Amino acid sequence: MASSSALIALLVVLGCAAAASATTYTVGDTQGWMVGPDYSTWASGKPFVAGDKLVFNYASQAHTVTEVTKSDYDACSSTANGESGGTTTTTLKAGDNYYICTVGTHCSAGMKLAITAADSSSGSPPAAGTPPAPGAPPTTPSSAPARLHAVPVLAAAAGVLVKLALF
Ligand SMILES: [Cu+2]
Repeated sequence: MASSSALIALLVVLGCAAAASATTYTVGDTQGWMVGPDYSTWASGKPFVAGDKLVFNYASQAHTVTEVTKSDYDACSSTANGESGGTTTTTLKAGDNYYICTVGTHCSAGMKLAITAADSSSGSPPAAGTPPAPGAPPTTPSSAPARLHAVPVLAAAAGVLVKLALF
């Protein structure tokens, strides 16, 4: 009983977390990933959460989507190979996420995106140790055995009363 209700509670929590997660953002909206838009303006005010997805749309082979460190982001310098297939989808991790285009001088011309994503687990209800619902009977270890012993005693007393009434 206790283990199955705990499992149900866990499934409810997981279901709520799944329903609340994974917003997909198209970087630069209709302009996509190119030289021109100000991506810090695009990102500002958006409630990014870890697990959200970014879709970069761009001219295939003309740009890259390269995830980099903060220092590489600041310097517009990376030896990492990014994706250049035309559409790149990435998943945000909690904390800072940095992306640049490594083609030519595109990064220093503005093809750089920094996003800070909130931890998706913050704000979720606790899975264990939840206080009992209002109106639920107290289940302290001392009272539970006492009530279990009281049942046969009451039944025996009722039986005695029934016998007394019959005579
Ligand atoms: Cu580029």
